[in-house]
Amino acid sequence: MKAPVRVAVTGAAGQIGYSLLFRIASGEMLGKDQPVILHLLDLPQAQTALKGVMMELQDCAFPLLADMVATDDPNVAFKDVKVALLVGARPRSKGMERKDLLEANGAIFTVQGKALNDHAARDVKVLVVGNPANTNAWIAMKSAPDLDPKNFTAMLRLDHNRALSQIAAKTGKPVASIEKLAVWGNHSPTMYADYRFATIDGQPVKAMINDDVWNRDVFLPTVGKRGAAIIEARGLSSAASAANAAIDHIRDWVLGSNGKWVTMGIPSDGSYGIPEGVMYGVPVVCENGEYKRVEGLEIDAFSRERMDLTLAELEEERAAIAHLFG
Ligand code: NAX
Repeated sequence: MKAPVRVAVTGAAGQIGYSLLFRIASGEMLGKDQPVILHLLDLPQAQTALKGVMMELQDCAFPLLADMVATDDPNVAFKDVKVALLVGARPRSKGMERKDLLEANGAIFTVQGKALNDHAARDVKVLVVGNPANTNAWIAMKSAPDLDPKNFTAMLRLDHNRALSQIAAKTGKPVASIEKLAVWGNHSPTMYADYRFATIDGQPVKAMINDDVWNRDVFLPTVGKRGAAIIEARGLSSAASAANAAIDHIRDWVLGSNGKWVTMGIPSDGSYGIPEGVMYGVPVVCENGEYKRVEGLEIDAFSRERMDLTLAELEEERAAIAHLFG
């Protein structure tokens, strides 16, 4: 039996946590042969609810669940963890300005970034789910100067999976047959889902769909506003699909994507005209525990415009929290 891996989940008593923890404990994220120790972080007022979730986890008698730690202290939560899923965040309350939301989350993610810096395994893989995910991930990364920046990522996988499903529905082909989809930018309605390079059974998706109006007026708004549509229908925000995307993201990063393109929000490096200094969604391939940006894709005028628009939003978000870093 392998030695257990410590996995931190923040916001563990929340609704995404409730869809996520059982799947991690059953081996769907790190493999059916990998025991885990769950480190569960939530606010003091959520500790009783968290106890209830832990009782349910116990009652599943998962063979791979070696132990659990519950805490409201990030320094305890991140001790020796090799994977950290930062799900808990401050939601926007009534009348709250965007600036205040960024500010409130800035406070959370500087503390958590520092705690990761001080206590996590040196090769910890961090995924930020809590919104605004890209900017929160950037704040955590900046607050952890002793860790490799490439180990901080933001979740764009839900957007990626949403786009895959829309393309499958449009073409009538199985979702698993779609390759080489990319999603660029921020996890927000400005993200740019791009199927120009996508193929199904080796055939170009763009030629199959052959409808730029559908792309611009149906596909992009449907994917971009999917979160709002789910809130409208369900009365609650996406939870099971978000948890599923987080599992997909970490599983592929740790175990490899088998040559498939997947989307991750990663630190920008100047490629594709996106200057350093933001967490930007890009297509990657994962192998041997590392992600590699897909290089050399051609960016046409429409894509340039979309990619710059979502970049501008990220730069605005960063400007709103720049004072946190002097
Ligand atoms: P819930 O409100 O159900 O749960 C959030 C949990 O986080 C609560 O238990 C709360 O007590 C806890 N929490 C708040 N501040 C904390 C802190 N400083 N430390 C530890 N725990 C803290 O929200 P849920 O539906 O689970 O969503 C969580 C986050 O995911 C939200 O920010 C949401 O906007 C974001 N999402 C991100 C998605 C993505 O694709 N990146 C998609 C789904 C989701 O909207």
